[in-house]
Amino acid sequence: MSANLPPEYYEAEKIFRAAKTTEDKIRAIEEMIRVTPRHKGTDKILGKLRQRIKKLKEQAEKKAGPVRRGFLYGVKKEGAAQVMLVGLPNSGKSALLDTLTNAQAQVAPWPFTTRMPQPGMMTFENIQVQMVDLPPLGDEASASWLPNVLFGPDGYCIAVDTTDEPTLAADMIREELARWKIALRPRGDLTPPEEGWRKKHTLVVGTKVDEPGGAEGFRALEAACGDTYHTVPCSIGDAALLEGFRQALFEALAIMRIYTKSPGKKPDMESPFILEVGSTVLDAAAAVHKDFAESLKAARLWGSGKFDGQQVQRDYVLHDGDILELRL
Ligand SMILES: Nc1nc2c(ncn2[C@@H]2O[C@H](COP(=O)(O)OP(=O)(O)OP(=O)(O)O)[C@@H](O)[C@H]2O)c(=O)[nH]1
Ligand SMILES: [Mg+2]
Repeated sequence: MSANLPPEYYEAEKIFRAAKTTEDKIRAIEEMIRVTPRHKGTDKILGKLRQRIKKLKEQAEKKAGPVRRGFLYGVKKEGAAQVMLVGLPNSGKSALLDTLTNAQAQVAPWPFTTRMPQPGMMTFENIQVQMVDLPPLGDEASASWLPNVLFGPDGYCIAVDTTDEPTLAADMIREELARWKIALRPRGDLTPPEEGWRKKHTLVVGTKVDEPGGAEGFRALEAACGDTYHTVPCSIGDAALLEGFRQALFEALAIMRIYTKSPGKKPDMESPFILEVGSTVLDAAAAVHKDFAESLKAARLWGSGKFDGQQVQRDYVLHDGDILELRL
């Protein structure tokens, strides 16, 4: 039986041949698997490709040693913040990546579809947030490296299927993360984690609310989690909910956009500096240039509602959207 492979397969194969790093090779083979149609004629090919990935991973893990294993699958941060999609199998993580970013994720009605981290960029107003799709928790194939990868990002988007015991799922996810000493940061909490722990900004997203029982499931999830974490409903076909998701993710990340201007000039509103909520004028100066913090003489501020070019102190706490003029 002929395999009848699509042109995308051969493109991915070309990328595989040119790949220099193990990570790129694995990614290329993953893509070859993704675009290969599922039928009798391709069983053998798919089997061989999976075997190849397994071998590459084994070789790489041997070379890297146990400590560096996570880095093999780590994803380089890009944009204003990095968020990882965390959840149980089939909860709709890949569908979110697929819908909200430029990346094409493999979405399937069965569990354990995603095998590797896959990044994509989501646009929120004038910034880009990197979202990284992950294999589900409880997946044996990724158990050796997933915890390490989970240490990396600025925040999590916890995907909970509203049609499948949502409150139980949320508890299971929290417990699983706690085994690796990762805690979910409650909304508004900016305190450091306990010794030996990591704390991650969190958005809980109730997925598939369009399905029967979804709305009810979301109400239960919100009752259980909504007081502690930013919690939003989502359905990949609902534009208003998707917009709500973007806004909520930005808020959950506890970041803000600060614009700078030179005296007498207009501010650059296209490329804000990204600072953590709670940052001051001094923090902003340091973000612009590491020497600026020391030489800062005065600052004027536009924004924050009541300010219109007023002079502010170095310890003034900034707000999202503030425009700052730094005088050195
Ligand atoms: N009706 C509906 N179905 C959805 C929605 N989001 C995801 N699904 C479906 O749920 C199933 C699982 O979606 P995936 O995105 O593959 O789930 P996942 O969490 O990535 O699964 P794993 O990779 O196995 O962990 C697919 O059949 C999707 O089409 C949604 O908002 N509404
Ligand atoms: Mg997936």
